[in-house]
Amino acid sequence: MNKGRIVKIVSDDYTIATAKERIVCKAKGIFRLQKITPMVGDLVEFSDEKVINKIYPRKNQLQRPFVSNVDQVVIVMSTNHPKLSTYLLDKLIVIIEYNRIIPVICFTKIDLLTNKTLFSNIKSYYKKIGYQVFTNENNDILKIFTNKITVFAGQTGAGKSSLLNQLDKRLQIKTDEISKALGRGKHTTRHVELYDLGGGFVADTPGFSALDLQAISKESIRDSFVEFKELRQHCQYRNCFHIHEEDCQVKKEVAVGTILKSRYQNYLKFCEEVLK
Ligand SMILES: Nc1nc2c(ncn2[C@@H]2O[C@H](COP(=O)(O)OP(=O)(O)OP(=O)(O)O)[C@@H](O)[C@H]2O)c(=O)[nH]1
Ligand SMILES: [Mg+2]
Ligand SMILES: [Zn+2]
Repeated sequence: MNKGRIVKIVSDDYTIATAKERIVCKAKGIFRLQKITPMVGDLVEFSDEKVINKIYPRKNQLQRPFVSNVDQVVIVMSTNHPKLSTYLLDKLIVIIEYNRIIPVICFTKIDLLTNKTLFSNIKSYYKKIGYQVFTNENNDILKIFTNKITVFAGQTGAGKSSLLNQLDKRLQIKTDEISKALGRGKHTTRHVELYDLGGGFVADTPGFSALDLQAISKESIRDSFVEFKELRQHCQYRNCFHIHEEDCQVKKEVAVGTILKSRYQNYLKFCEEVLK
């Protein structure tokens, strides 16, 4: 039996990467009857006749982009054009943490950076709370892809495709294209493709125009703020939401600056958004 990973789907052609090569296969009719949709990211078995006949259980599956077995998401955040938004950054972190996937941060367009001190504070804060932080000034991020499935996510125009091209010149992904398509009000494509990069698979995605937290509870939002977790034991109330409660350790740390103010403000905003 042949085994491989679906890396691309175009209508009913499934491109499968094996250790040796890429093979285009069809899917067994039974999947359609069972309402199982093979996804990019799926580990599958296929016959010598190039028909997929088994899909291995998925570790997880994302809807947007439509990809399974994701190990980590690189949040691509430009420092300017579009402006650095800790609101978007924190929102993506919440969504990724909620899906039990590892968020990694990569800041781009460092050449357009204006407020270096502010940027350096932001960068070191996210490192301090435990996230891996990279920039597009070098290719250090290449080392995190080995044996993993990584998805690039971020605002349209943040430089996701450009960064991938920088990391491997052979990729030659078109840049700017999707932003223009969005400008004309076209649908962003749901097609994703996994590229070989740094000994693993990486997916580029079209930028999003809106993200919502509707499906996430207030509790899960709170628990996605990693630095709040260990502080809760020092709050007066064991189930403290760090909002209206008295004697709250999180609020104390915001006041003295050990918690980044923007992080806390974004937390409050997200809580309000899910209450609506
Ligand atoms: N000055 C500067 N421009 C950059 C940098 N990275 C990307 N750009 C430009 O920013 C624009 C958008 O880059 P893309 O790579 O297409 O952005 P994207 O995140 O893939 O955008 P979508 O595909 O629409 O989601 C392009 O015109 C790039 O040339 C950078 O580091 N510095
Ligand atoms: Mg792009
Ligand atoms: Zn508290």
